[in-house]
Amino acid sequence: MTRKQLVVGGLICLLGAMIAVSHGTDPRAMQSEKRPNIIVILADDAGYGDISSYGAKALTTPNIDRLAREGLRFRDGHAAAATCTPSRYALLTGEYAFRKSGTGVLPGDAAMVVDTNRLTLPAMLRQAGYVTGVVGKWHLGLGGAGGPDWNGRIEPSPNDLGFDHSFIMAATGDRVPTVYVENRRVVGLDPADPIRVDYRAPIGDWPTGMARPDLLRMHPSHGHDMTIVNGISRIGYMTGGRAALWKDEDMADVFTREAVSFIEKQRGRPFFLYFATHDPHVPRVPHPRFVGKTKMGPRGDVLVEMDWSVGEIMRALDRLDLTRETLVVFSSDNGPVVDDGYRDDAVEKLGAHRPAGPWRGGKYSNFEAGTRVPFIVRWPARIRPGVSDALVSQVDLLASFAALTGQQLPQAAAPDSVDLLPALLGKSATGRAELVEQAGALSLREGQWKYIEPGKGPKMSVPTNTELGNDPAGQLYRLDRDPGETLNLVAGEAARATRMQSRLEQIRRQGRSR
Ligand code: NG6
Ligand code: CA
Repeated sequence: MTRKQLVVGGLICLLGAMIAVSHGTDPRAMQSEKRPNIIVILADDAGYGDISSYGAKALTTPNIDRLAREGLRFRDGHAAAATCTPSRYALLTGEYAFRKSGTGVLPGDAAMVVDTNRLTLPAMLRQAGYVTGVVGKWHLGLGGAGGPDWNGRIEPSPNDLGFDHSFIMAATGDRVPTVYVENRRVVGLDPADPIRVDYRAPIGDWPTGMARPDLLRMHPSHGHDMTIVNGISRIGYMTGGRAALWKDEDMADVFTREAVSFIEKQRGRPFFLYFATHDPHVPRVPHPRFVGKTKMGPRGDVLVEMDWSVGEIMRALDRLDLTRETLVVFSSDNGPVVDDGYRDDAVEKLGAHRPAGPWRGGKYSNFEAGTRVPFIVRWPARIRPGVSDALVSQVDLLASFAALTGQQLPQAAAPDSVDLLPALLGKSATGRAELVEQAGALSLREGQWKYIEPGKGPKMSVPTNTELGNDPAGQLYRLDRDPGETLNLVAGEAARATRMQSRLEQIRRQGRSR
């Protein structure tokens, strides 16, 4: 570049800044109008009713409540599915997970389920100039066919899906191997003590919960009786990797520290952080400083711990003076569950607390609590605080953030993601006209109508005590008049039910709904 070009360039910049100032905005603000930092905080199994700004009385979540107070609190916000893997698949790809086989709840040694050539949420934002990171729960598989090489280079990993940086646990806290993976490697692994994992048969000589319940500090209520790590028996068998094993009580601290450090490292370029907390998923093991913070035992205490993690992110933004120009989403990957396989006092100490709020069912369920979750969007520079009843889903974040950053999605990308930017920013009170909710069966929402297709599964999950909402005949509910889904209107509204069933079939057949 010549000196003259530099001077002309400088003059143009100066002119731009002068125009911006004369319009009452500084250039930095103008730039961040289109490219705010974006943080998606996704809790694991937190219910609509678990947050005090959504009505919880038995515990308080002051940090999440601050997000709600300073942002837009959605009352009809949804995870894309009622369990983790399909929900996160849809969040990251903008494709309903029912279209992709193999997206049920994955074992801890599963291969990556997302095609690496798909446009993902982080890849799309990276194209817009963002630095992208994921910290926390992954649960979308790692490695190629045959699963990850725990003792070598793990590929594909989130780093092959558009994340510049990843610090994750592969699956869930209750699944082996109980180690963190940073970028493509297990953190702290001693090569002399290789990790071996098997989900079909015992491997190595570590005790199991089944054989040695006397060694447990937390006992399973159902399942979870295989290899014992850190006094807790898990799903799956493992041995080795002693130096790399996580301590459950430190997990929230570790993930939060990684998330804050990712934020602190970014300078100049906008960043996207997908922060997926493990709380309040099982096994619920709060750090000692949170033990007894609620009267609800570990489930209540890890909810408070989760709120603390959210607060640490917010304090980092405040400290770095990034609050105004950062768009923060807080939501949960699926609805709540009380007994999810460990005897952790959650049932005994629940009291009057209703994790699902006014909604029926919970995690795993076709009923509304399966996917209707807390959903808050805060962006002080652009969003006026309030409450919204727009129908929105996490599957829509991809198309909405593409619109925000001025990007056109290719026709084949994100086939079920709808640009809901006006609703997410509170410029419009209307969100989606229709939404597919996925659990054991599919449901279709159209406004306040909800049609649940015929489901073959059981009505109840006995171990978790969840009403699954399966019925061999279709069900139709009117949520504004009957939020508890108690009155099946199929008989009186047969034509509507038939039409909604055919619409569901059409959405399935067409392979896209955008
Ligand atoms: C179930 C587990 C449950 C939980 C769930 C996945 C048993 C008996 N239950 O199979 O504890 O891990 O899978 O949860 O093993 S999710 O939030 O990741 O979808
Ligand atoms: Ca979950």
